[in-house]
Amino acid sequence: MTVQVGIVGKPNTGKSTFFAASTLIDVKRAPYPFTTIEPNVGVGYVRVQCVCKELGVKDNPRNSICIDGWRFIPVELIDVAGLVPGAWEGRGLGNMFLDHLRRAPVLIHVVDASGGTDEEGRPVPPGTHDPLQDVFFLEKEFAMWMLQVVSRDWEKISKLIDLQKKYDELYAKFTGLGVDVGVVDKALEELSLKTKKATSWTREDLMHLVEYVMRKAKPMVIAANKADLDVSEDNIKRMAKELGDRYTVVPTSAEAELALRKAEKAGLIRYIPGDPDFEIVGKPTREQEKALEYIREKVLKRWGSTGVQKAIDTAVFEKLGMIVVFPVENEKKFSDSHGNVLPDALLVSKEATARDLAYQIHTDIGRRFSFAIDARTGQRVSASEKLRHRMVIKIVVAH
Ligand SMILES: Nc1nc2c(ncn2[C@@H]2O[C@H](COP(=O)(O)OP(=O)(O)OP(=O)(O)O)[C@@H](O)[C@H]2O)c(=O)[nH]1
Ligand SMILES: [Mg+2]
Repeated sequence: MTVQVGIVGKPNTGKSTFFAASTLIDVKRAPYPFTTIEPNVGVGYVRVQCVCKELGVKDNPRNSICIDGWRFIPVELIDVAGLVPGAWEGRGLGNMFLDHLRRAPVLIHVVDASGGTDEEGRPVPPGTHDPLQDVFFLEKEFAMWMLQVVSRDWEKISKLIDLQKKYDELYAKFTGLGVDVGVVDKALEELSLKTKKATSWTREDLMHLVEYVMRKAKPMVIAANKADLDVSEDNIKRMAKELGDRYTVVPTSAEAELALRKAEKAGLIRYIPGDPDFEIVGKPTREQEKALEYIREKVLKRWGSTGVQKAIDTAVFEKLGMIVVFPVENEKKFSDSHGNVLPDALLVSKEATARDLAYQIHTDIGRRFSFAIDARTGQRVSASEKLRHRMVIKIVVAH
C-alpha cells in the first residue's frame, strides 16, 4: 500500500504548484482562490540515499527510481481544494474535501509565507497578512471538522458506551476518519476520560479528545511557501521560532521547484530533486538563464534547496516514522530471482519487524516466514527483530 500525503491549506498558497512540481502532472494553477475544486491525486517521491554505491553494484530498480545514487520511492500526493474559515460548517467549498483527506496519515500544510494573501486566499500586498494565523486557523478547522463528525448522534452513542462499557462506537467514528483505535484509546487514558461516564463528558472533553487525536493521527509539516520572495524571510524565521516545537517548518518555493524540474526535463539543466544546486547543460535562452539565476540566488543559496523534496521527506520519515528497506531474494547478488539488482525499496514503519516486512510483501510470505538474512553481513535476523533504515534483507520461507 502506498503511503499517502495530503496537501492542505487556504486557497492560493501554492498547493497545486507544490503538487505539480512533485508529480510533474500538469494541473490548473492560478493567482486566485478556488482554482482547484476536485482533488488531484498523483505520484510523488521520497528521496533516500540508495545502497547501490556502498555495495558497489549497478542496480535495476523496479518499484522506484535511482538517480546518481539517490533512490526515489513513490508516495501518493493528494492536492485538495483550499480551506477557508468556517469550512467545517460548509463555508467556501465546504468540508467535502476534508473527506478526501480521511485516508492520509500525514499532511503538508502549504502556507503563503509572504503574507500576500488574506485569510480567504485573496491577493493582498505581500507582508500585510500574518501567515502564523493561517497555521492556527487550519488547526481549528480540522479540529472542528473532527468534532462535528465525532459528536454526531453523541447522545445516543454516549448512552451505548456507558451501557456496553466499551468504546466501540467511538472507535468506529475515528476509524472512519482514518485514525487507529490505539491512538483513540491512548487519548482516552491520557485525558482520564475513561474514569467518567461518557454521558457526562462535556463538549470541551470531546474537543480535547479530538485535538489530542488530531496531533497524533494527522501530523503536519508546514511548507512555508513563496520563500523566494524577500518579504517571506522574516515571516519564516518567526514561524520556525514560534511553531518549532509543535511542527517542522520547511521553507519552500514550489514555483522554483516546478521551474527546475521542467528545465531538467527539457534538457537545459542537470538537477536532482532536493539538490542544493543545478548545473546548466543545455542552451537556455537569455530569459531562461535569468530565471534560473534568480532561483539560484533567491532560493537555493538562501535556503539550501527549494524545500519541496525536504517537505515530503520530513512528512514521511520524521512525522510518520518510516524507514526504507531493500528486500532481495539472492542475498549474495542483492537481486531478485530474475537477476534484477536491488529491485525494490520499500517504506515500512520504523517499528516494523522482519515478519511484518514479510507480511507487507505478501500475506503468504508472512505466514510461511522462517527467518531473514541481513544481506550486508550474512547474519540471521529473527522474526521479531526490528528492521533498520536502509537494510538489505532476504526473507527465507518454509516450504
Ligand atoms: N512567488 C511564488 N509564487 C508561488 C509559489 N508557489 C505558487 N505560487 C503562485 O501562487 C499562486 C497560487 O498557486 P496555486 O498552486 O494555484 O495555489 P493553490 O493553493 O493550489 O490554490 P487553490 O487551488 O485556489 O486553493 C499562483 O499564481 C502561483 O504561481 C512560490 O513558491 N513562489
Ligand atoms: Mg489548487
